[in-house]
Amino acid sequence: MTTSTTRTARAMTTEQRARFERDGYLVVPAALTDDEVERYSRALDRVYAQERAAGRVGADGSMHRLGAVAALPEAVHLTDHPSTFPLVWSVLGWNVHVYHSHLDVHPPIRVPKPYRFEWHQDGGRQNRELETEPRPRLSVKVAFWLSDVSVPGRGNFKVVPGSHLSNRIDGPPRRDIRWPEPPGAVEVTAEPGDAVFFDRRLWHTRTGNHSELTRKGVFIAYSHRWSHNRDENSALLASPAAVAFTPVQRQLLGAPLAAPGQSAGDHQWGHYPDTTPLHGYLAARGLLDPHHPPLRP
Ligand SMILES: O=C(O)CCC(=O)C(=O)O
Repeated sequence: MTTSTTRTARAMTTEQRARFERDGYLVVPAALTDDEVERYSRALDRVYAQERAAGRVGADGSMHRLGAVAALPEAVHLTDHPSTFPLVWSVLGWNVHVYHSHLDVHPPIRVPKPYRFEWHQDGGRQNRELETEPRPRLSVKVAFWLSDVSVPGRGNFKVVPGSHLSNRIDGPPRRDIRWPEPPGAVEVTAEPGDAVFFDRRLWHTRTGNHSELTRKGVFIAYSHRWSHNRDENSALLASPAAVAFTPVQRQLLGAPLAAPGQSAGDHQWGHYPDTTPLHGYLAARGLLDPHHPPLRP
């Protein structure tokens, strides 16, 4: 498998950083090979079949399964995928984990759905409880596309480019009240295997799948280890599958990292770079950056 941090790692380019800071997202073409798309797609079908058999898909057949790696251990290789993970550590630094993730399957819509205004920024109460304008970034997310959303109308991810710097957009008083789409909104188009890397503050929404193709994606979100995770991976980390996880993958999944004599809480705080695998990984490759505070040793 070619999906690990062992491929040559390179920091985000200056041009990528400028575009990300301006637009709030980047499309990463061909982040996954055709073979990877095929494998992850088959694995996602397996989870979907299990969830459907257990009665855990929506009435419309859709699945939005939280905890991507716990449900699909193969997805561990997406957490530190060499096509996308450098974007994550280039922005957030070395003291990061996967705080939230989901597997999504959305079959074609056969019966019209009631209207719902789904535009949002990620982070839930972060958007109530933080007082600055704009609020801080705090987390980023990667969407890996396993189906073809190369034309609009296929359940594409829809965004307002540049909106990550605005705390609010105009919206209805209640989500079931029809409301005009935000000015400048675009459906992001992507081929199977493309990824979209985005700032949690980017105003975005899922759209309806009005095509004949089932829309499939895996979403992995990262934050600093000092902010609490939403994913629960302790059973996964104790399972036989975890034996093959790399130290960086274990860090990302929230494994306890404190060595004897180190405090677990202080470890999450970033007080022990020497026993934080991503710090060691980046240091060994000369990828720590004294000019970028999150990447400072
Ligand atoms: O499924 C999508 O296109 C959007 C997902 C979303 O809203 C999110 O990841 O926060």
